[in-house]
Amino acid sequence: MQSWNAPEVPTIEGQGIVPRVHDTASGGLRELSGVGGRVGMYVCGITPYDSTHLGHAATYVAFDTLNRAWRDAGLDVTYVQNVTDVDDPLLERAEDTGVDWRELASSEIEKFRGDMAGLRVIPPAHYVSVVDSVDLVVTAVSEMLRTGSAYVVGDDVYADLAADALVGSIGHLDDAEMDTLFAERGGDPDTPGKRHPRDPLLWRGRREGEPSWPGGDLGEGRPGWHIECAAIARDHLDIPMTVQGGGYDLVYPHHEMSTSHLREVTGRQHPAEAFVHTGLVGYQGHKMSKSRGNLVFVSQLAADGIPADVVRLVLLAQHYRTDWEYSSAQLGAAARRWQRWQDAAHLARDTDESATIAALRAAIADDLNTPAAVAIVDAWAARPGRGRAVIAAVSALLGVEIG
Ligand code: 5CA
Ligand code: ZN
Repeated sequence: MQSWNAPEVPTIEGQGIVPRVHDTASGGLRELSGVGGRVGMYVCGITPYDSTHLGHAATYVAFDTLNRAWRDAGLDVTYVQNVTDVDDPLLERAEDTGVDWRELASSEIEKFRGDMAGLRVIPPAHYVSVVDSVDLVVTAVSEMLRTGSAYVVGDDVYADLAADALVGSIGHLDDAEMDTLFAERGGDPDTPGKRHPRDPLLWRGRREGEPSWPGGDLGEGRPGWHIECAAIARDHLDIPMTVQGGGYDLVYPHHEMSTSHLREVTGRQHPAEAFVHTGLVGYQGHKMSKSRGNLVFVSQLAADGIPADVVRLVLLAQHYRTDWEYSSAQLGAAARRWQRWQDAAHLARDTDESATIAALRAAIADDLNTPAAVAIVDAWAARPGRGRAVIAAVSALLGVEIG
């Protein structure tokens, strides 16, 4: 599927630094340099039933920061993102609003592209629709049935998690926590015939009034959620991939399950080198979420005349792993900061700034510490005799234009 227009990313003087990033599974920092100069990143994409909100933007800007740091370090990045363009919440919203589910998905995907391009997020090399990937899912589920890591319940197919001793090794949750989150986040613990309440759906047999596709021996149906990301990642990335990413709300069950499925279909015990998760953005006291409706839309901020640079500076002022609460006062603070940086850029000279650029790179390489990076640029902007080279570094590493 078409992604979106790429921003211009200038090259910077000197040598970039390979970042060290927090891995949810091990709980420690990992230096992520891939294999032979190549890194692969899979970031879970949107379910397109509503517009991009600041929580989504924070997550995609965080992974954009990693992408930019890798490129600056000279690594060859393959970035893959899916779009969950068929799933229960999308079908329910379409039903409730009387819009065809395909139209709802395609109009929201189109808006998302505009929002991401507007925010200068570097697009994925492969932006992959689940509807376009049903064959990949059918192949993966059929393999799992053949090898005994999946089983049939009526018209549906479920994963047999008992086949995988490593399930749970990403989130390290106890049974009660997994039970709660499984039920809250799309799982169906009470379906009769399952071997374990937390076994996830792989293939949902055709139901009256729901979209379905030919599934070969599986019969007509549609993909389950977690298997889509496993099948798409396997098709578009070398496994082990370097990073599997998304918001913290995806640790369980989504990444735990999709990683288990990837283990089954690749034979690799560790299909990702690191699992990187962003903190959740809240608003009005709760996680910003489509289901709750407490949303600040990226497109609305743009319509209100807020420049992308200001939105990015709101997001970059937070550390990506910290949960935080958005308030409109942050927009004012970011706008003032952007103005200070622009004023400083206009008066900049050709003096040496290699130390500032090295410090900026080091901050980002230290688990994407963008608040520290922003403080370094603040200090540069406040210093007389500042050098011009920082302007390109701010553009390349932070995606903020001040020149
Ligand atoms: N389509 C699935 C992933 S396969 C999905 O979770 N879609 S989503 O539209 O609900 O979320 C898209 C991405 O935004 C996910 O990585 C999710 O973790 C992240 N996200 C959602 N809400 C927030 C939030 N409030 N703060 C930060 N990130 C968020
Ligand atoms: Zn996903």
